[in-house]
Amino acid sequence: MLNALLDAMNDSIQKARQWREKEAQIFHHNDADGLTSGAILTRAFEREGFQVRRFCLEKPYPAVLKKVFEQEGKLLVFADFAGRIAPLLSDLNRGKNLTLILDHHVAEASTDPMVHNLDPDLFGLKGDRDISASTTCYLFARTMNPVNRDLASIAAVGAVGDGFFVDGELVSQNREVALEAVQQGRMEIHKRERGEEYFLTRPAGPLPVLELSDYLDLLGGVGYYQGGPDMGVRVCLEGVSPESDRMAEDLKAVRERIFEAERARLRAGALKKTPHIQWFHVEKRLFPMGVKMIGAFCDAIKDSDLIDPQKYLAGFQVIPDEIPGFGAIAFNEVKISMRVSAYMEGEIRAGRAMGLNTFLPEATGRLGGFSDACHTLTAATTVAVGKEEQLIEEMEKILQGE
Ligand SMILES: [Mn+2]
Repeated sequence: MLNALLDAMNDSIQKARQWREKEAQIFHHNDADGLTSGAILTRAFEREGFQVRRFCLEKPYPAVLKKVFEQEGKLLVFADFAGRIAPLLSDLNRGKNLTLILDHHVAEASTDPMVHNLDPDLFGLKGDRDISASTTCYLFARTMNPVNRDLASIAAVGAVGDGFFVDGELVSQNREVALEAVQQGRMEIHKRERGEEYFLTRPAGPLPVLELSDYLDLLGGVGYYQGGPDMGVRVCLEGVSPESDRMAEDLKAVRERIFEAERARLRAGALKKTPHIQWFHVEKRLFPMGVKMIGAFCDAIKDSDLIDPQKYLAGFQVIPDEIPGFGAIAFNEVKISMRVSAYMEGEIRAGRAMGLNTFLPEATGRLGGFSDACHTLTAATTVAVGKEEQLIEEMEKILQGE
């Protein structure tokens, strides 16, 4: 399993070394796992003599991928996403570019020999338990050159950020990189009553890894349109600085100001209600924060007195028609994020109410939208601008058993 993955990585690395262009374009996610992945790959490819161009994406939007694959003869690397859409990347690529996928989500095999899907899911490892994208990227970097062993602690930060623990402990490959970092004197593991706590070793004293991964999530998510991801990658490689601290403080203030303004709107009656759902639309008012923030806002209010605990909660946000590093891209789409109150969570767990993953993707599909991450208690999809009310109606039809 692991050996087959390492063999496949080795093969990809040989191809990359022989590639005619000494430039690597790295596309990575904007959460802690994605930022650490981007940092590890950047350092590894630079050490290998490549010029690196890094792009941070909140999602591998088809419109963005189309632009990326208009190129030819490039070395393209995708980290912490794209494992599942390897067939789509294959269709877009058609042998034109050497494309590597270093993801850990549920994956599908590539259909283009020039698209190398190195997602451990295809090699029998579990991305939601054994191995994060950062650890996958670390294994790749270490296979490329043992000198990259010094990146182990960065990989561990990503693994902790994704939050896949068994009894409070990292396991399998994620645990191994943490232990490697401990051996190098870069990390400490403290046993707790239940599980473990992870710290980065610093002259200033140990830094809790959970704290650092939250910090990276803030830079990448809230700061997505304001250079946050670049700062996040720098923090991974060079540590926190007064400059990154200042940016983090500013971003927290931005988030608080924008969230408070939206709470005021809801208090003033902006929340609409149907028999099973309560919903609101923030239009473009969360900008310059990233699109993940609509879900974060729903989380922030789902158990507050603004909300009817007996109805599902839905928030809409217009997806900005721009991606940092790509300029203007016309999406014309809205994102819907859904959450539930503690009361509804109990109802869903007891089987008395439908989970979000049963009706939101179904309703979205009826409107030609795109379903991405749908779980029982959290879910998000996208539909064309203007279809918001219709989407609510379709969900109501399903919930009312029509
Ligand atoms: Mn991840």
